[in-house]
Amino acid sequence: MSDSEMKSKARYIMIGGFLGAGKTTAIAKLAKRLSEQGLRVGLITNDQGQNLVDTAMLRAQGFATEEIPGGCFCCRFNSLVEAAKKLTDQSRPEVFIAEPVGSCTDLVATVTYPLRRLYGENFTVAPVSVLVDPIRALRVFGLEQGGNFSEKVLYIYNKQIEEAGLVIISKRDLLDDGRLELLRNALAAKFPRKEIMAVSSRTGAGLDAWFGKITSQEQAARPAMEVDYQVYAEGEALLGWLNASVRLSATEAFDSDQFLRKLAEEIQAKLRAEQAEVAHLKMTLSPDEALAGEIAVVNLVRNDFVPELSLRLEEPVRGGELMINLRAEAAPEFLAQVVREVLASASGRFPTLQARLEHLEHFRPGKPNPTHRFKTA
Ligand SMILES: Nc1nc2c(ncn2[C@@H]2O[C@H](COP(=O)(O)OP(=O)(O)OP(=O)(O)O)[C@@H](O)[C@H]2O)c(=O)[nH]1
Ligand SMILES: [Mg+2]
Repeated sequence: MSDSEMKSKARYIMIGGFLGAGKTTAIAKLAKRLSEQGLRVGLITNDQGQNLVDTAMLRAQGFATEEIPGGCFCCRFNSLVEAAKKLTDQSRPEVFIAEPVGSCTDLVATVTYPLRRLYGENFTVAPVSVLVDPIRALRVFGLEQGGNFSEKVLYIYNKQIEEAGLVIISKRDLLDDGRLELLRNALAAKFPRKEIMAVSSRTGAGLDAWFGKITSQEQAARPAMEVDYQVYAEGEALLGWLNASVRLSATEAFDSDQFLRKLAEEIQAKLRAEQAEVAHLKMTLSPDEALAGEIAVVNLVRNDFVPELSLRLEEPVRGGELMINLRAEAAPEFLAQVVREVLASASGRFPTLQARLEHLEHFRPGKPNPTHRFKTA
């Protein structure tokens, strides 16, 4: 393809990887860099449910973001194309960055190859990046002890890496060189001939090299991998999903960081007590009186880790919208019960705070049923 042809098409970048691997954080970094270079960027988020924390986070950082709720990209391929069109109408992005659901796989055959075949005149498609949280991966590959998922969930985990154009070890700031080498060798042995890079969105390490590739290279046209959709569906169905939105109001201002941390710790304690492995608990608090972009975010990606505040509010708040997205290997009804109990007890610690559940959905993801599946590019 000639340079001018490449330039007239928008670039389509997909950043996948298991739940909690660091996709949204990396996408925000990439979008910021590209915007600073003067490029127009459009982001697309996706989830099985409504009320997406990721959309709230990315919009709070000022990025044009469209979401596809209620099903994965592969099963809602036409919505994905619609989302890109909507962004094009609004701001004509030169680069689209899409984040698929963290329990999804087979994205090459069901998303990128259909994009290339059906919309090849509109997009150049980058190699699919698959992010791997290093602590989670050391456990999955049996190199370290710790909470883990069932075999069928791990089927999806491994399939995600198998289809990667680039395997990206994320959060490399969490590992010393020895552990990083151990993980890199394990990945290289299990997934031969894959290009493996290590990055940290937090420190910036490795980002230049990775971003350089996905903004310039094209996806290789290899035959798509085989996937056993029965095992894939069973793996997804072992995961419990909960999305909720909660109206918070108080007559006395309260510290949102403390509240979010307390809520996360109490959810964590209840999941741990039932040995229900958390994949990702993420919550945002958008205060009523906030200026654009002011939002608090708390995340928890392992049962034995501390909930982290990835964005904070400067001032105490009196009210706002709390969004809860929880994914764990547990029955959805159990997750709903935990959230109801914890909301009552955590808000009880702040004397005038009332928490009213406005929307709550909890379910197991349905059987994946892709719109298209192309075995070749
Ligand atoms: N230490 C460290 N933590 C990170 C890094 N990147 C992301 N995280 C943290 O990892 C957690 C999950 O990050 P997200 O970006 O939300 O992960 P995700 O893959 O988008 O998660 P889902 O959308 O739920 O699948 C958050 O607490 C982030 O702050 C990193 O480079 N270093
Ligand atoms: Mg995300």
